[in-house]
Amino acid sequence: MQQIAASSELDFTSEAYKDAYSRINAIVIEGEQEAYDNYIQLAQLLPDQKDELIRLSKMENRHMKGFQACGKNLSVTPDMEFAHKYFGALHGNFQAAAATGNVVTCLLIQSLIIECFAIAAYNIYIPVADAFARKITEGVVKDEYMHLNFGEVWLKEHFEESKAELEAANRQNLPIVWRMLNEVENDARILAMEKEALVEDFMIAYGEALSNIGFTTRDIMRMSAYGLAAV
Ligand code: PL3
Ligand code: FE2
Ligand code: FE2
Repeated sequence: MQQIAASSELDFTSEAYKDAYSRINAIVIEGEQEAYDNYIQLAQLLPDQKDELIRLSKMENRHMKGFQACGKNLSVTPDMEFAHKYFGALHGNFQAAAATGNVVTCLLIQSLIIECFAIAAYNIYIPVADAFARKITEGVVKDEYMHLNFGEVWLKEHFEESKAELEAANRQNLPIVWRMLNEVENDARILAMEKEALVEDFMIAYGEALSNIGFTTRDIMRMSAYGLAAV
């Protein structure tokens, strides 16, 4: 309700909106680009899932192009240098895990954490987006559920042997997501996206994913608390 009220007051051509959009749009473009790279690396780590992972990577490339078009449509130049730094910590952890063959950690970072972050952000953005970006984002978010599902299915099938690594990877990476959310809080508000709604949607999607994989409610509460301690 709050968001519908806010969206009718949004001026997509104002300098304030375009300034905030130059960072948020860049984050999304960079996130899609890194997701593309990450699924290609995952295809090398999981050769029997190669075709499916390459298919997912191609979707990420389309998403990136869609969001580039959203920026162009509003005459905004995305601040890619800012966005590259924004993903630095998650990127570094993914690369370190890939280098040591820790595929469980790679899947947690990309298919659970980043996809849930994207799902939360895109769902919150859709009702307050301009008409062009809304259409694009609606198409993208459907794909992100499939990417999350890929991670859930694989991790569920390998749950017992992955459990300890998932817990460690959660503990290492969930606090990074909260820092990332805090970093965009002010820009997101200018786009009429509230941080509280983002946090809530993220926790619902992430908690559901952990449950589908096989964690108990008690595990999920404990794992979620690691992130919150860092807010
Ligand atoms: C993986 O498929 C996509 C990874 C993208 C991560 C997106 C994070 C978004 C955070 C900021 C919220 C703004 C959403 C607005 C969309 C233009
Ligand atoms: Fe995507
Ligand atoms: Fe994705």
